[in-house]
Amino acid sequence: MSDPTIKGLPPPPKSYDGSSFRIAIVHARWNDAIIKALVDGTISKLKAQGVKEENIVVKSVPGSYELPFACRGLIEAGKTQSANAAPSMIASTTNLLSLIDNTTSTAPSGQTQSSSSSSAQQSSGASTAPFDAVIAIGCLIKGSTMHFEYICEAVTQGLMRVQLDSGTPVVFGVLTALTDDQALERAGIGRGEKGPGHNHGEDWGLAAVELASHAKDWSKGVL
Ligand code: RBF
Repeated sequence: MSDPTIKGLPPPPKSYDGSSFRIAIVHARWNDAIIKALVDGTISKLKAQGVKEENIVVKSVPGSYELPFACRGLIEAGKTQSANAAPSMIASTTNLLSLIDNTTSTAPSGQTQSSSSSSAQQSSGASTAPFDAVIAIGCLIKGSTMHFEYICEAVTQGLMRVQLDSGTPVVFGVLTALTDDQALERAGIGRGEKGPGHNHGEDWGLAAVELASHAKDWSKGVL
């Protein structure tokens, strides 16, 4: 019998409802096959927790070194998009009020008007609210120079800084592998005797919804 391991993530203490969340994924394109599997695993778990497909925004950058900058940019873009949508919310509220006014006074009975779509929604049904969480996905594989060490350090520190400075959770979806096989196994597509391994993207999808849920509660003073 193989040794039972004590490592890894146990199931969450409760399940979280992602149906109201808007989540951004930004991934590097280096080590493409691994990235693709990780992004697929992440999206599948986001959807399994109720996040709507139209509220998952996926962007890419060349390499992992670009991830912190991209996460910060997306968080800011989400806030700007939401602020730009606010005037249309005021306009649609005014329209609704005039509709009530018309119905109670001058409108003939049975006559209806179509109401504007909600401010936080695009006509496609996609949310324009600020992102509730961002997932940064990359795969760094050690080469023969010191590049790996420098990029790992910079990306790790950068992503932490972005989430603490912005107040938006940033999930650390960056594999830092010493070999190709280590990376493949952590993307669930291992090719060796150990089998396919586990797709860590799934854990990142779970973490994003859990952290988004905590952040929303805590912002309202709910523990
Ligand atoms: N980016 C990755 O996401 N994973 C890598 O394994 C990786 N290895 C690199 C190795 C070297 C020697 C160089 C020059 C770049 C590498 N990059 C890698 C790209 C890096 O994250 C970034 O995109 C570029 O340095 C441009 O800023």
